[in-house]
Amino acid sequence: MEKLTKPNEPLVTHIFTADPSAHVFEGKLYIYPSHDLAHDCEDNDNGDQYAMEDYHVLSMDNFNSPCVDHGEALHVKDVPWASKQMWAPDAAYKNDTYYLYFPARDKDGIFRIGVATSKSPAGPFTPQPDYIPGSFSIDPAVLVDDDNKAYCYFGGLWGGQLEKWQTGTFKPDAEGPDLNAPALGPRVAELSEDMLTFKESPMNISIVDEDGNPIPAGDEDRRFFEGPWVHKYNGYYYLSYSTGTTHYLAYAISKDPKGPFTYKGRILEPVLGWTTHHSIVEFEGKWYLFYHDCSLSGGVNHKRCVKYTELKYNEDGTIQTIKPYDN
Ligand code: FUB
Repeated sequence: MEKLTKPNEPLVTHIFTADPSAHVFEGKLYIYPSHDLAHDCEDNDNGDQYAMEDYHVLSMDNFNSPCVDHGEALHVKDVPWASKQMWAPDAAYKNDTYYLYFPARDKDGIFRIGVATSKSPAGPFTPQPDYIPGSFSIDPAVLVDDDNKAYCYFGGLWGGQLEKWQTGTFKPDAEGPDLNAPALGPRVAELSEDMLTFKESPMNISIVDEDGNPIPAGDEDRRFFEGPWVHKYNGYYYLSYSTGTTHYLAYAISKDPKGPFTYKGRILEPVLGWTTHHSIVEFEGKWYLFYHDCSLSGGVNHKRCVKYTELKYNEDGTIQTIKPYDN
């Protein structure tokens, strides 16, 4: 008999998976993770250990069904502009087409964001010949809003190279802002009607405290590091993200998809492993957090596994903080 999925347990165990972007397509749950490789290289701050080469799409009919691996959906060798490191992807549906957004290093070693298309949410996906013009850094997350406008959120520090784009061009030696200066936020750009290009230059998203002051770069418990995700709840946009060095998933809310966003708190306490990365999705009237940890490999940072758990709101719209190992 096929193994059913359970909350806070690996969705699949035959491959290592991470960075799950979950969506409801065609009435089912589709999960777009990174596919971690089982190599034994050392870790470094540049993230070279995250050497992924392809994507597999996972799906579940519901939470009482097995998780299906639909096999390879896209490989780096089939992406003309990319050289390596297929990091955290996301998917979107519009124009009767499924779009897979993914970061990878180009032939010069600079992270860019590409898009590939399919008529099926499970792929396989056909990549565009070049990356999205004007794209950079990592971790794309696409929100198709209720008015059908689509926004691409992206960005990540350190190996994700966001610091290097502060002037608008790539400066290989650029460092982050001073610790008291506003932290770098994720970037956002509205997508064109065909979902293949940015309609505008990406803008920096400001994350502020309850008094409207920008979260400073030195506030590592609250500042953005990587892995942006935006969902809507009760008319508010919720921007959630990883704080990287302090290993939290945090969130901030706004009435505008481009912010500024007001910091509200933590969604997930640290998991086993350095990275933490997630998505939030509503399915059959309940909300779920998809996340990863390194439990499947006993704590190896680049051998991760995707999990899910229920996410609950308080009456005032704040999110209850999840302790991943308290069940
Ligand atoms: O999986 C590679 C990178 O690790 C992702 O792009 C980051 O968000 C972090 O999870």
